[in-house]
Amino acid sequence: MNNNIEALENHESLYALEDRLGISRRNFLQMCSAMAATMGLSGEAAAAMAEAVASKKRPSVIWLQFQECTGCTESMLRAEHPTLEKLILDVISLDYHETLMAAAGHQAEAARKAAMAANKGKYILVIEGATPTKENGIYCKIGGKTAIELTKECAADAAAVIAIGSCASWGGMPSTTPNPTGASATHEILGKPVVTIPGCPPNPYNFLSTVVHFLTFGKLPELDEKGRPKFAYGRLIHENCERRPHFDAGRFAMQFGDEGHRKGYCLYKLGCKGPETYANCPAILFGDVGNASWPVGTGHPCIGCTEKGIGFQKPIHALAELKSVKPPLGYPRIVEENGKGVSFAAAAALAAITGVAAGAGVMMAKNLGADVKTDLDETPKKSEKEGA
Ligand code: FSX
Ligand code: SF4
Ligand code: F3S
Repeated sequence: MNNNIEALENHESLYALEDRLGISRRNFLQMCSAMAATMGLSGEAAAAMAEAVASKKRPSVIWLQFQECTGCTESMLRAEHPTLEKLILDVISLDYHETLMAAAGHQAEAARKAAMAANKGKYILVIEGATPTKENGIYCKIGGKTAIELTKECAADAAAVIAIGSCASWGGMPSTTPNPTGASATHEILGKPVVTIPGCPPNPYNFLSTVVHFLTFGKLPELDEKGRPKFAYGRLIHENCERRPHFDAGRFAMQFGDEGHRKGYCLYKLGCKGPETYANCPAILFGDVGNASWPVGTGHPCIGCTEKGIGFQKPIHALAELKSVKPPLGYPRIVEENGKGVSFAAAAALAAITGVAAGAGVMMAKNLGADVKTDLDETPKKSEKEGA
């Protein structure tokens, strides 16, 4: 194994990968460094991940879709960043996926069975969507089988089961009260824990990082008691939110479109569930379109879409329970306009260099990218400064 990620740049396998992915070796290595940093792993791990992606046999993936909106698949494949889509499809061998495969009907069923037989005990089963359990599961059938039957059949010989999205992780939107179909989570169907990557939709980086970890080290990343990778769901959104200084200073938007809202104040009083929702949304953002590309960044309160009992259950306007009021590691400056976009790679790499959590790295990167321009309304007046 090559421990040095820079030394890998001229490795033969990376030239082949460059052609396969259509991205430069340097960009690819940067992404691996970012992934490792996000997972709290070392530079050596980043090198191992790069080597694994470049040279190891891609794990076969059987992807089933039940009660859902296909947003999980869309978020992976319609990412604004074409590299991400290519990387995901390069890292895995997507052998069965109803939306994406060309085959239909009996051919599709045959492809699923052939891939499962050829990769017995080694394939990854991904479940997208909740599983209806009422009336023996008749509300979702594929190829004549209920979602319950398909889940059990496909999980029997899988090396790992990943429930992607909130629907598969804990029931999500289809399980909203009164839950007429008995929409349930994958682990409830199997009666055992599975990896969960909640979010509606989930962040594709969290899926990619989990799969690359599995490919590289032959095991899953560390999970919490809900099956969530700790690297992605270990912190409250509120801990890494760029509006947090406003929360701490008592500056809140009180209505959509009011002055506070326009100034980027905290959305807590509009029902933001960041204080009771665990996810890395503010740290890794969505779609690689730069600064603020996550719900709160765009001015909408977090609805707690990753969290059972909050997303699609608690009314959007209801106030969040404050789970932690500890001061964060560092604060972004509040007097500046939004900075230039910060890429996931830059933020995570910065986190790695500085040795802080990826979320804090993002906040630091945002500050570094910010224009040094003050908002006059926020600058203390001379008389205030002097305490007059
Ligand atoms: Fe949709 Fe997925 Fe939401 Fe569910 O994501 S984005 S309804 S979590 O299963 O497709
Ligand atoms: Fe950010 Fe929401 Fe927390 Fe306010 S309440 S700091 S908007 S996460
Ligand atoms: Fe969902 Fe909140 Fe993140 S709504 S996408 S958990 S910011």
